[in-house]
Amino acid sequence: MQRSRVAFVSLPQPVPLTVCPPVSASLSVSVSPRRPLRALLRGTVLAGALAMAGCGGGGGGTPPAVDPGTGSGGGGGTVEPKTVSAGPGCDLVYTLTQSAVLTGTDPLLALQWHLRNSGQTGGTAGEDLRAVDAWGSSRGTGVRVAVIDDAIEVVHADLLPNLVDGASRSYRSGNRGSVWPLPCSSGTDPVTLEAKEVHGTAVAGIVLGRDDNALGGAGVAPRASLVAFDALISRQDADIVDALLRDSALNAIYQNSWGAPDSDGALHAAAPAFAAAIRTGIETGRGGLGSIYVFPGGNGGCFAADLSGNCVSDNANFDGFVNRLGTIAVCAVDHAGRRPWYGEPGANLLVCAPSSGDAKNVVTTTIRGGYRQDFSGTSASTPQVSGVVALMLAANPSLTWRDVRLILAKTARRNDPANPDWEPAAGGRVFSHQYGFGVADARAAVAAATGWSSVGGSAQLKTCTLPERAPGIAIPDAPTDPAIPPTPATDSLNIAANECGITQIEYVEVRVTTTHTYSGDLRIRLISPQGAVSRLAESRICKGDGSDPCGAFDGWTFGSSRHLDEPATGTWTLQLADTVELDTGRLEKWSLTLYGR
Ligand SMILES: [Ca+2]
Ligand SMILES: [Ca+2]
Ligand SMILES: [Ca+2]
Repeated sequence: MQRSRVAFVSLPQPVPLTVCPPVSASLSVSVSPRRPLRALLRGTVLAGALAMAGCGGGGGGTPPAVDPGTGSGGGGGTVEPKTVSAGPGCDLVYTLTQSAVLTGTDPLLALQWHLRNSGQTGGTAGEDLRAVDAWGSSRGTGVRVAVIDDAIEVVHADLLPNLVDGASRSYRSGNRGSVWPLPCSSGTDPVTLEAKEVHGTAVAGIVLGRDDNALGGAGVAPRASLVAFDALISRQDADIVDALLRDSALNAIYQNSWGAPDSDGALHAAAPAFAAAIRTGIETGRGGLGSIYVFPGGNGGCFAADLSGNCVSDNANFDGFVNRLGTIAVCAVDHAGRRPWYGEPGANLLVCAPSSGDAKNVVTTTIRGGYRQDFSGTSASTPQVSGVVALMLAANPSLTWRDVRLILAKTARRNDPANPDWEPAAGGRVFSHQYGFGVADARAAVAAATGWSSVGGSAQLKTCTLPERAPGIAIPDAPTDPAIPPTPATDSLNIAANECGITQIEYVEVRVTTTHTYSGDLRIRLISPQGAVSRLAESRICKGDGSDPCGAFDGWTFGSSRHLDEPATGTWTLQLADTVELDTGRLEKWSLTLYGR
């Protein structure tokens, strides 16, 4: 079996902190007629959890004891306590017992600045997702979100109320086929926590942690329905593909906070089966409306430093999971609305969401019934966009995958307005290679979704692939004098009026083949007939062995959201500049595919 090269895209945190919910706050009232189960951990690991959480006195994020007899509500009879785990040999074991879902203010909600930023972390008020502002119109009810991750503590008291019974699946050896894709190992060493399967629980809480249950915080879409797949556990492409298409008639959104490695600046292609799965999902998912695939832009914004001490950055377009049609690529901004140090630029980015930076992180759920305030990176921003999409689909279930992209782009909020990277885009919008169309705005997106006139799904999508060009031209090497700009090699193609039939572009793919002794020397641009520039690649130094550790642009596909709503007609120019002296090469061939209406 082929092994996928995937990496989680939260950032390592040397000293995770755990936030303890005040136990007393959750003792108030009420009964859930729908969800009679409550998770309790048991066994020797519980002591460890309490120690790590620093929550003495029996707190530790564990829900307060509730008399099972008062919690049955409309559900009727008593449910026998049941023990579940992630399979044989796991030291984490969970006991499900009957109890109420409480009501009351979530004690950690005030700390969740990404939902509503009042300046509580020293950031800028209003630099948030506008999520709380959207809840008056939508909370995601009825929309199924499939979280694909390492393991997901679906029995967490802040997740269980939203869990779809029996719809999750484990891919773990020894647990395969189980509906409990739970964390297996207790992992009390904070340095290696990411290796201990804590990632997926944090992600799930950001999407749809339960609101108004007097526990912890809330997700962006706090009444959406949770389905969990631990497909990354096996690291098999076949499992990831299976998860991306599983129950696609019912699961609307596939939330992924993982991607290609960010640590070397190199090109990392995804398996062909991945691209095929995405294509199938957008064509056939949700009865033809199309599955929604949300992925992170990556955290490689400063994977190394050059000799001057400046960051060397990866590019979101070097990640084979987000460089083509069908995935929503999500960037991050900090609590002041600025690009954090880890943010990767990319023409393929669509929108950002708030996440870590400036030493402030995201508060969400963690394993053993706890909470953490240190979740970070595009792992934490991506599930927020999945949550926004859930809010949109609850407001208008007829939206196609294309509608969802368009609404996200058109309603995004321009952050960091003084940043010089903003450029005019079609339709009066602006685009930034750091921020896409800006920060997702939940309130505006829900409002736009309501009554939205659909552009259609995959069946109505126009595709225009122009004949491949093979110029075979040399790319002039960089001048010795760094003050003299390099002379780029350029090649153009012309699209005649009505040749494509696309008046409004939705996405662009460019396939480029160069021969070069060090492809990291190359800066690549695509210039549209409107003069809009997609910055496809910046020159860089890559880590790794071999003569060209960056990897050759050998039929490499770049994606671009930047030309949204531009017409196809006119002259498109590919421009390659060699910005570093010595290594040289040629532009052999390239092709252009436009998608739109
Ligand atoms: Ca809650
Ligand atoms: Ca990356
Ligand atoms: Ca060179």
